[in-house]
Amino acid sequence: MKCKLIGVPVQDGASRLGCEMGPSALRTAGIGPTLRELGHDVSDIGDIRVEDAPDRRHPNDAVHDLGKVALWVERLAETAYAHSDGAMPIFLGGDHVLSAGTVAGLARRASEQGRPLFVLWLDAHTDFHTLETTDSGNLHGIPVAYFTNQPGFGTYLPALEAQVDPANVCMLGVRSVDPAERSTLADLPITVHDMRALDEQGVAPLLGSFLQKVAAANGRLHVSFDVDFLDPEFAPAVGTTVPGGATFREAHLVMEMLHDSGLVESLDLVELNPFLDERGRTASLLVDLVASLMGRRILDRPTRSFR
Ligand code: 5AB
Ligand code: MN
Ligand code: MN
Ligand code: MN
Repeated sequence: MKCKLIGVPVQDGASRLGCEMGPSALRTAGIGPTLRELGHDVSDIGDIRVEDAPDRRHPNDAVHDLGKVALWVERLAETAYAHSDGAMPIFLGGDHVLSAGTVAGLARRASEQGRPLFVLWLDAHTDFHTLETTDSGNLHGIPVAYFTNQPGFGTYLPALEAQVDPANVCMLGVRSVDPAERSTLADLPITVHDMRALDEQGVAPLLGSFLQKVAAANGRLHVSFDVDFLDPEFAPAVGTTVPGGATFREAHLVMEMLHDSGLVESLDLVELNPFLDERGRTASLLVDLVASLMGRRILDRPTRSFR
């Protein structure tokens, strides 16, 4: 497969500094050579940059770096659109505000192809705040509300050319939801599989039924991987740790099933904060997970699935 690595050193959406080193940590951990060893045609287009933006105030005074974030979203939507025709873009973040832009651009690409865009959101959080509801003001907490076109972003962030249907979003690994997010989500058809659902049912049937839905609709599938989906015990390099996350094997199983489905056309790797890592172990784990997504397997023949 043709893969394009796109570095996105954004950290304006987070409260702590460090995510801007994410792209270089992922490269240092060997993401390029690992994908090439698996037989993919990999090009690295380098890092996207945006110029400094004047501060933009919002009535919710907690909101910070809105002017800069608006530039990132615009630039990333263009970039994702441009690199999603006949290649698989892999966005190396950067904090999760990145996905407001990438998913907007991918939705535009999908709608031009006459196909629905589906999003698999692997995260401890639902990232479903609007500019009005966020208490922290950290805009890495808003992308899903933005790309599903919830009201209130209009004049502050770029207008969407195409939105994602909330019914096409599936979240896995959720264990931290703020009250405002809870109440908006209650009225929407977004699928939220929290950690309890994972504990009770296991990842395979939950992910399996989503993948069937994507396949039946001839959808494009985008995967947005927030490092805090993983349990902090073995993925410490993240600013917003929440205990009780996905295990090493659950995460690999998700990736292996995604590979077998053949449906994934784009990927975000976000929220890696190398300043908080221990001897590169989180960055290396992410590269191994990407390898599973892109075809590395335990045996040289397909694993017999129970389905
Ligand atoms: B992440 C929180 N809901 O709004 C907020 O890491 C956390 O991209 C947001 O999922 C976490 O600040 C954003 C408390
Ligand atoms: Mn997130
Ligand atoms: Mn998160
Ligand atoms: Mn975070």
